[in-house]
Amino acid sequence: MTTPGPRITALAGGIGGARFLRGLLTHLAAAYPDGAGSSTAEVTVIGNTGDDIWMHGVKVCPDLDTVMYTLGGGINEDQGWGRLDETYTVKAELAAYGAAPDWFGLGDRDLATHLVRTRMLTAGVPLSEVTARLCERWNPGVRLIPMSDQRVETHVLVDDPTGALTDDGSPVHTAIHFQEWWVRYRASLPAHGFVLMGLDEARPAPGVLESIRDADIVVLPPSNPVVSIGTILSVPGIREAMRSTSAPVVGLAPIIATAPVRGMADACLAAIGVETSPTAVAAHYGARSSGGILDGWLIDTVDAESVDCTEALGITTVAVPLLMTDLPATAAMAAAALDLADRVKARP
Ligand code: FO1
Repeated sequence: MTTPGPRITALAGGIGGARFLRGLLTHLAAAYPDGAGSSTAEVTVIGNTGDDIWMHGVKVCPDLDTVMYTLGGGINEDQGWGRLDETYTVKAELAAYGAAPDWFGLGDRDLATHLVRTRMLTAGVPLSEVTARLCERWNPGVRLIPMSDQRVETHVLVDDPTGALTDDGSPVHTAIHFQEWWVRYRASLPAHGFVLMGLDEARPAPGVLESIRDADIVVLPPSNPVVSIGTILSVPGIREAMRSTSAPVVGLAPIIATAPVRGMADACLAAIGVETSPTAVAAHYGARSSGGILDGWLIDTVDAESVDCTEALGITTVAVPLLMTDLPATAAMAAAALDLADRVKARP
């Protein structure tokens, strides 16, 4: 007799989120076995699409693909993005033609995903259905839904890369696509803010609000709180759904001590005036009891002295090891997140 597992909904960005989800599925398979190597739990992932970019005539969806490849077994493990056993012949040929951009690592295998996606999008198939069709090949073990079927793109306000100055000698600010900032400039250009192009016309994709409303637990993995989780929360209706769901909302800090575990969360947090610390990120999400979305927060053991000040925000806080050094460590983090959700539910 198998025990029915929980319905879990996670808001996820790219590499950190995908790796956490792999640990979550591992833990669920052990805690709620279905007798066939998986679990009786149901996991829905709401994926960030603000990183998406059109280039060379195809639509690239980095965060959706990182989740799909990581959980489907096709990811380049060292990079955390793109395909295993990748080659870059098409990229070299495009560069030989001088076809811009040449700074983005478009792999040959990965290109097939973008061609299949683009052909469906061009035929009028919404991104959420396209994503479901691509997942039929990869079987990620979760239901992966883009945050919106409408195009939303994160652009970064930076000092103009040409060094242009205004009359009073201050740098000219210009907006560049997130991927250009992150990949071409390695986030080295100081970011002054983020603009989500298309946000006003964006609506949650089919199933997104229901997956938050009907969840037993909602999880915020250690993804970038600004350009990944923050972007998803910006889609009209999603933050409200997070505030009103009866499910406990628990998050995992993407910052350990004063450094992001990976990526460029510190550059993004600085751009919006948030300190790079686990407590500051929790405060940025806000306690649900005071208008925010968080009920529980996991911080790393090195930050254990921050438990009290995060609890003082009204967020139940526990310190556990948060470095995803390997699958067992990540599965233990996922178990701690589900335990924290139980603790939140038991709160008076
Ligand atoms: N990240 C890089 O640092 N360099 C790249 O050339 C690069 C190419 C790339 C291609 C497809 C894809 O899905 C992701 C890719 N990424 C690359 C990662 C991507 O820029 C970031 O991981 C996400 O946008 C942030 O989560």
